[in-house]
Amino acid sequence: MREQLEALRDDAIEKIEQAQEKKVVQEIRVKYLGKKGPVTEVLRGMGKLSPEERPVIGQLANDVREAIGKAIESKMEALEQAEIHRKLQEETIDVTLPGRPILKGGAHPLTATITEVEDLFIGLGFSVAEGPQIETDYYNFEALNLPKDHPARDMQDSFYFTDELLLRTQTSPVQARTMEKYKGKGPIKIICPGKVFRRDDDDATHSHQFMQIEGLYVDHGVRMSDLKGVLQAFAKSFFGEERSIRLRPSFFPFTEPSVEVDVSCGICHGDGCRVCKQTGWIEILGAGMVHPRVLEMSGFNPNEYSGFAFGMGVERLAMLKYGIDDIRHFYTNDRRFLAQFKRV
Ligand code: 2NL
Repeated sequence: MREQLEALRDDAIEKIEQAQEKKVVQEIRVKYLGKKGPVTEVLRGMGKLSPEERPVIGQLANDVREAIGKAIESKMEALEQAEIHRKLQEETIDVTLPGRPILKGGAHPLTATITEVEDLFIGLGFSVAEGPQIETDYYNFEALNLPKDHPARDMQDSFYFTDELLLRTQTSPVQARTMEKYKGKGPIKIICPGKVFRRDDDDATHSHQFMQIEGLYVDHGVRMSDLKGVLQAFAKSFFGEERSIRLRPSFFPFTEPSVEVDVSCGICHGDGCRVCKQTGWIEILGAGMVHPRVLEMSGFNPNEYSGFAFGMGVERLAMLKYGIDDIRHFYTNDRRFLAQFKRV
């Protein structure tokens, strides 16, 4: 019986050691230590033993059970550890791998251009003023010395809601409103950026909706030379220090005298090329001394105050600065176009 028990033990332990899966070990436990297992079987035959042998074999049988049990336990533990180890290996992550890029947006080129111009004028002491896009006939035209029969007031050129309400055709009404608010007391030093609307057929250089920045400086003794100095500072800051400006006589109903402002061509530096149409100069904005009647209508005494004003198209400025050939690029929002103007 002793040999039988020892053989059973060795047999079980060998099988346990060979096992590679917890399931197999469980089966061994049931097979060797279960109620119908061989150890129980041997113990059942103890009745045939002599009283001296009985406790010895009983003890051995318990030792065998215990040895098999221990072997099972430690094998289960080892398999458990192996499994944890394998899982850890499988789930290893390389923390040194670069992360997935996060796509970042940026200011639209028109917004970036407006911000750049705003910053420059703020540096010259101007404030930014805004106003409604739907305007009255009075602020959009009348207060700017555009009489009822003026061609710019043609129904064909503006988007009218009613006889009195329309989409503003320029940001000048913001300036007229501001002058009125100041009740005849200067100084006023503002720039007015914003969306304006004109009934135009869209093409590479025209849009029925575009951005404008206008400026107004009203004070005692404001002169044409102040206008020229401010616009020169603007042109050099925006286009480059090597650029210069020139003023050409022009006409606007709201300024007198009026000028058209050119910047020297950045491609040929005055020699003449395709970009400047062989003139060496590129038109960038319109300006002038505020018409006395405009000052008067908004409550400023033209014998006490004078002022200059200017207006420029933001799309045109950006197109000139970045060499953009079609105004419609600004409105189609193609990411390939927009991404080129992304700044941090
Ligand atoms: C252009 C020219 C200009 C103004 C706008 C202005 C405003 C007031 C009084 C007088 Cl309240 N003038 N604005 C003056 C001259 C030119 O714009 O070509 N714009 C696209």
